[in-house]
Amino acid sequence: MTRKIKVAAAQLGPISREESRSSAVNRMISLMREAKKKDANFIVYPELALTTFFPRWYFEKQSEIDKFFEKEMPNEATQPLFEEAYKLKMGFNIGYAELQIEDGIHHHYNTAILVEKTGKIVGKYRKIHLPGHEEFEPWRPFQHLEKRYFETGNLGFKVHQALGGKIGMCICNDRRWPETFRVLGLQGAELIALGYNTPVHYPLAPEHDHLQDFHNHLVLQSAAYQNGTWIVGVAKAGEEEKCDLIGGTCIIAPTGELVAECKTLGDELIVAECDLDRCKEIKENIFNFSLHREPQNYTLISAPK
Ligand code: CDV
Repeated sequence: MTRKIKVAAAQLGPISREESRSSAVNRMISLMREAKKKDANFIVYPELALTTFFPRWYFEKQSEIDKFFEKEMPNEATQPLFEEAYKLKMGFNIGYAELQIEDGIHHHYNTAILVEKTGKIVGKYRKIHLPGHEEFEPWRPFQHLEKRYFETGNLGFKVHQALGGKIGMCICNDRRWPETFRVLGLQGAELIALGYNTPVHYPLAPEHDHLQDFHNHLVLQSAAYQNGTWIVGVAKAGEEEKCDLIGGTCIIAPTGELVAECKTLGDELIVAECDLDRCKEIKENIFNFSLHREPQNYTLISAPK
């Protein structure tokens, strides 16, 4: 049985505050059709792909915040995406803001799901590394209130048996932490999908603004190599509500090589054939974990803060 997945990375250009979910879904359906024409069978969309990146604003009323969240998935706005995926036999990964009401308590997560070619949700991940701040900080040109609007994900980093391989997920800031990928790598992840919204301007260290694209590829390429896995990183890019977001959507091989990369800051599709068996080139050699890891010397890494 072939272990090759033809993967499409579907970068989205900006989504304005006024743009409806249906409009964003239509853009994603167009990219899915283009992916099908290129024989892809798995497509990856960005973090919080249904709306503008709302943590850049401070909202006082919870009702205003909740407008950006989905209470169920699929729902009326996203059903057409699921139907198209089913029709085209296309698996997908997408990020959205999730509102889960459990025993009357409202939980807010920055979530991604893995959907099989049958249109069935087979995996869910809730973002663990939430960047930014909790309170309004007037000195910033724009806010980054993920720590205020979301709870830390409670599902851990899991690998899902799907699409004929071992698939992991993480979201945006998670990619900067080697622990994210090592926990997925230790479970044998062969392909990791992640979406991101990364502003060019980092208010705490503006002297690093020119390094944003470099840091994006640096962490993804090293994580792919060090864990012998394919990585698909997908941006929401371009100038969104006066905030510039990096692009750099890419597909990276287990050797750390960049095999495809978006060149624009708009809606753009790239495709690459990912042979999951190529993970062995790394997993059975230089990073053969069972042969070469020395976990007794790493205990500090998992010690509490
Ligand atoms: N959406 C994000 O998680 N963005 C962060 C920014 C704030 C640094 C990122 O790591 O790209």
